[in-house]
Amino acid sequence: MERRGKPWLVPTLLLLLISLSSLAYFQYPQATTTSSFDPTSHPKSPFKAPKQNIFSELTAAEASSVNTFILEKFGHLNLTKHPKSAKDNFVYIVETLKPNKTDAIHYLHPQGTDADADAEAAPQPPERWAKAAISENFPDGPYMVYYMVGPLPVGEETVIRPLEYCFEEGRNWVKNPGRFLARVQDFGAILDFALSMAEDVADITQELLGATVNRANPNDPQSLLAFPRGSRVETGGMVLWMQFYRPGMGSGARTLLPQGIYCKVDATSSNTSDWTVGQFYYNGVLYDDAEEFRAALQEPDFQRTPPNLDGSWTNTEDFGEYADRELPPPVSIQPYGPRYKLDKKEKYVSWFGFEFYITSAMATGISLYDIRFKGQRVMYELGLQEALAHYAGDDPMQGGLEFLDSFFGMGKNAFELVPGYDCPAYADYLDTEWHQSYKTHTMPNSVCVFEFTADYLLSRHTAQYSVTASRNTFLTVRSVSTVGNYDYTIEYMFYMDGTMEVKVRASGFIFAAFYTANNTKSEDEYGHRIHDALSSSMHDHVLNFKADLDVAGPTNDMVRLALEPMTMKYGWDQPEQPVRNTMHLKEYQVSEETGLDWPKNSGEFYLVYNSEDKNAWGERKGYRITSGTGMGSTPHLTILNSTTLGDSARWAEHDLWVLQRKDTEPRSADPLNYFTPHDPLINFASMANHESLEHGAPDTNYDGDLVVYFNLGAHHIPHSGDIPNTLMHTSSSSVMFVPHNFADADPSRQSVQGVRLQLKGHKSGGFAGEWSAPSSPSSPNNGDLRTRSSARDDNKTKAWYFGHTYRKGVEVPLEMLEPDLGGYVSSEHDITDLNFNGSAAGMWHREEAFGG
Ligand SMILES: *[C@@H]1O[C@H](CO)[C@@H](O)[C@H](O)[C@H]1NC(C)=O
Ligand SMILES: *[C@@H]1O[C@H](CO)[C@@H](O)[C@H](O)[C@H]1NC(C)=O
Ligand SMILES: *[C@@H]1O[C@H](CO)[C@@H](O)[C@H](O)[C@H]1NC(C)=O
Ligand SMILES: *[C@@H]1O[C@H](CO)[C@@H](O)[C@H](O)[C@H]1NC(C)=O
Ligand SMILES: *[C@@H]1O[C@H](CO)[C@@H](O)[C@H](O)[C@H]1NC(C)=O
Ligand SMILES: *[C@@H]1O[C@H](CO)[C@@H](O)[C@H](O)[C@H]1NC(C)=O
Ligand SMILES: *[C@@H]1O[C@H](CO)[C@@H](O)[C@H](O)[C@H]1NC(C)=O
Ligand SMILES: [Cu+2]
Repeated sequence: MERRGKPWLVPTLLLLLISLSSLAYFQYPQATTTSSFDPTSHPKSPFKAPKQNIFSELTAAEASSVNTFILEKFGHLNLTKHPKSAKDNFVYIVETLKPNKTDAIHYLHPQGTDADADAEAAPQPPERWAKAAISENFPDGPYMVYYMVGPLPVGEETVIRPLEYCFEEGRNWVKNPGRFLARVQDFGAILDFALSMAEDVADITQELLGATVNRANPNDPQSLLAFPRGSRVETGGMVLWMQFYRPGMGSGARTLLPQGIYCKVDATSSNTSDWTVGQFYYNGVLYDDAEEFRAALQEPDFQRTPPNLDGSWTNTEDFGEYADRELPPPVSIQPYGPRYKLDKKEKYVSWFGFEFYITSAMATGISLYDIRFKGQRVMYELGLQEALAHYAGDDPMQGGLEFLDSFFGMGKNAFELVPGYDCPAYADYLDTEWHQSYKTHTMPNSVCVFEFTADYLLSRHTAQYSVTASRNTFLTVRSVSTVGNYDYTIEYMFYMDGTMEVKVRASGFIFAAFYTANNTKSEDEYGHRIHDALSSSMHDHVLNFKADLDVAGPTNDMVRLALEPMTMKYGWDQPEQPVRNTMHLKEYQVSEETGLDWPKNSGEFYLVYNSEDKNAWGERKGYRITSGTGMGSTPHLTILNSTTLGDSARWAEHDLWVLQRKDTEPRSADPLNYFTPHDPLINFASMANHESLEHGAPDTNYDGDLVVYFNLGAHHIPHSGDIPNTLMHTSSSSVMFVPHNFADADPSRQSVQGVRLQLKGHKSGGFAGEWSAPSSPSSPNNGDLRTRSSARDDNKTKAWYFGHTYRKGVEVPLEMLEPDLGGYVSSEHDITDLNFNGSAAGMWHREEAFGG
């Protein structure tokens, strides 16, 4: 485990805890109970996943052996462990190359996959392979090149070869990422350039902003810094627009502190000595150069905007004493321990019929695999593909700003969760790992798993003499990725009826725009004024997920089941109603790969049916895909044919996509798409290219295994309430997968816990709801409610519980209410900063170039 930060700052206690890092970090004492039934006293046999997690990220040992293997085999590349500049070749990352589904399925589902397979032989796990990205310098600059290394463990059989099969036309490299500076040979020189530029206009920044850059300490809170946005590459050229920022050291509020002076840099040359500073932009006016800007400043009618200064308004918290927060809020507790089973080693979870494997990746964070419900297959894969934030604005920074966060790493930036806050105190935590530049990084406690009982019921009913209430307890797998200014809480939820939900909530600092005092500018078209000189800067968040549905098996069909109004003549209506205005259902087959938007008025159900398997009623087993709870329908990108994005994120253009599933198209995006948006490694548009979804259609050998891609996110128009941080309830969105005729009746009835209150009353038949208790729990009375005899005694109300309940009070240790945060393992978070170091070039080269 690689330790970040400054170990000498870590208290001894923390160090002790770290040395126990293979243990669970937060093992809270169970509540003590005086009840004779003490579930916690039952010895728990360690829970084991039925199979090994074939999707797991490489272990540190595997990563290291792959790195060593590459160093040996690729001697001709002169790979270095400590590159000094982009001229040096080095291994950038190694990670698991996920097995092909075709191979994995034989291992996971040996029955009913391949008739020819030897039924007797125990299925072997598929070969384990690694994916490596190597930075290789060519005469025209550095390339990032993908390879596959395997099978693992490294041995006689192991080979390294170009990773081509999962990219269109087998192209496994990204070339010359001009707009992101990576071809500049000396990265320290970029920082130097920005400092020199800023020093050259120090008189102007002092005059307008009351500050200058500080070369000795670029992070001096009183100073300025300049952050570039790469602009579209002309043929062979590159332009940067830099804006000044105040550093915002306290809470990291840098993106709330744009300063409104922008300068254009011609960064075409790979030698920063040849870069030139061109136009300046301030208050809606473009100046040809610093001289013209300086001269204008002397004019009496020069219009200024007061600077955007840091202050307590950017603090993420208010420690003041306020009467209303004297009492802590209610919290949830779990006195008898969890009901899910968790194999922490294999990252396998089993809970009320749901079973799945968890894995993580540096680029995309956590994914779930082989999700089953009550023994039936539901989804092969569910996970994030990419997270887009696309801005708009009338200034040179926001006007072209866009982030594809998988490049910065949704897994790499999934930091330790705060127990009792990010997740309930009783949650279980998992660590994740990623491997970059020959090092393994552990993200402690970065995934949490817990059960939670909603404050609302899953079902209820009041009858004349009874009332029934069933609790809604669900399982959550959660992580938070903090990419620079923004925090994305991503969770996968499982409900007792077989429903799955994927939810995203955004928080953190918005990336705001400078608000000028020039009221003839059109900045109000792009946001609201939210501070002295700050505009909220509208943007779209679109996060793309893959859901490889295997509803009761891989052979599925997607249909749109529409509710349509109609005018109908019914025989029984005559002669009173010659025609009747009513509605009916109409099914439309989705017969080719396509993008869909959520229907107006929820007027269609998007259903994925098993092609053959039917329930007891002869209906096809299915799941419905629906835009779930949150701030309304999930959005897609507002911008049409984004100039900045090019072909790098075509999946953002619709809400939902249905495609043929192919081993050769494992994902909708590649993190390196960020480098060459107009010529990306994965162009989703050429995956969603209208191929037939009809089984066995003559032009294709399509086997009926479809895959769905869907988007979460928000049209984010931040307002004053986003200062200091965006609130999660205004930024949440979700998509749900809800069983639709999947079972013969509601499967949650065997899982839910609740109560039936039998009230005193007279038998009156019909809906009276009279009932006699089952004679024993093992022979529940399943007879017809209306014909049951009454065996009530004279007591007024009787409570019959289904499932166990709490019978005695419990003593709750403080840790279950308020965890001891001294157990927080991390000493420092390696947050992507907004500077050259945090730019794409810095991401590629920082540690290497600076030896960090
Ligand atoms: C590797 O180093 C050798 C010797 O310094 C040199 O001749 C060769 O060109 C280098 N190869 C690459 C790919 O840099
Ligand atoms: C996946 O299948 C492709 C062929 O479609 C093959 O080239 C590739 O090696 C397989 N990948 C793995 C990890 O086995
Ligand atoms: C960049 O250009 C300057 C001046 O033209 C020159 O002195 C320097 O050696 C060049 N640097 C590189 C890395 O080529
Ligand atoms: C205000 O901005 C407009 C452009 O939107 C510009 O033409 C005008 O000169 C600016 N006015 C002043 C006083 O800076
Ligand atoms: C998208 O924009 C590009 C560049 O402006 C243009 O070449 C292309 O035709 C546009 N595509 C669509 C579908 O509008
Ligand atoms: C009915 O009520 C009486 C008096 O409150 C109580 O003693 C008795 O245990 C109750 N019977 C049942 C079956 O709950
Ligand atoms: C960039 O990173 C390097 C190495 O980690 C560090 O020395 C330098 O100060 C950083 N620059 C800024 C502006 O943070
Ligand atoms: Cu936002």
